[in-house]
Amino acid sequence: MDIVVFGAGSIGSLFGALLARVPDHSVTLVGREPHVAAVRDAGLRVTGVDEFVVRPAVTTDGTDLSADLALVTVKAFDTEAAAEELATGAFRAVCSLQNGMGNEETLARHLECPVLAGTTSYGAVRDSPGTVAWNGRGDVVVGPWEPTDATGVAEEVGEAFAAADLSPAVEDAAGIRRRLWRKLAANAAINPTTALARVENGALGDPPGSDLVEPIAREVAATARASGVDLDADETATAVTEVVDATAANESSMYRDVARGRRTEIDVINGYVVEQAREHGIDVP
Ligand code: KPL
Repeated sequence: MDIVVFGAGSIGSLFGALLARVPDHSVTLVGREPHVAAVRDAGLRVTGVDEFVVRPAVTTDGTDLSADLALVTVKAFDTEAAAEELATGAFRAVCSLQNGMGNEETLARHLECPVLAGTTSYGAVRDSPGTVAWNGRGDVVVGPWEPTDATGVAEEVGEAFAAADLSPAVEDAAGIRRRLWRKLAANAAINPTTALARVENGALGDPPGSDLVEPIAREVAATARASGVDLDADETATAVTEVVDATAANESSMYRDVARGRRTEIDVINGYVVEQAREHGIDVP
């Protein structure tokens, strides 16, 4: 499959590298300097869970590209700009693999191809140009954003991921919305707490961090249910604890953003929960 990975941050670089390892896939990574120049010169090096170097095509210019799939991995506040660039190209499908809520609506507003939603709890950190640390295996789920279209495309994308040993689950539209809320619970519980305490995800496995994780997960599940998405509180709390364990060695994306003085995704993660909770009269302290 021809795949454009739009956004060569931590998850984009890791998924780009894992997909580029498959001889049948042709991967183009869209990123920023100096990462792009480093990958062009010496390849993309993965360290951690597995160690290897791949040589995907790489560019800073996301316009006029064409591929079977555009995998969008930019920060949520860059989705609008990414969608505008992607709209100048041609794709059979576009799939968001981002944190937070609202990305799929933004992509659907700009692109005519089917939009897929995706979530992952893989742990990765792109620290130095040309290198990404793979800090934990997690899960990968994809599914069509709208109930009517793209189930076949979602299955093809699932197969492309499976060839890269990513063991994806393919859901229908209702299933993927439930998964997005479950991922939102993980991000709402893990990202700001690790960012505020400046700790790796694994620190939330014990008190006092673990005392926060479960109540936050339950608040998000209650908000999801009030918003019409059937999310069980116990299952959500367990799923979030599993993400903490699976990504124990990882620094969350928000911790890294705060440590580097960069903008965070708080608005589309905890901000979204607070907004929805307020709308439905749910208490989310
Ligand atoms: O999505 C993540 C993030 O850091 O944004 C998790 C899964 C929590 C991994 O760190």
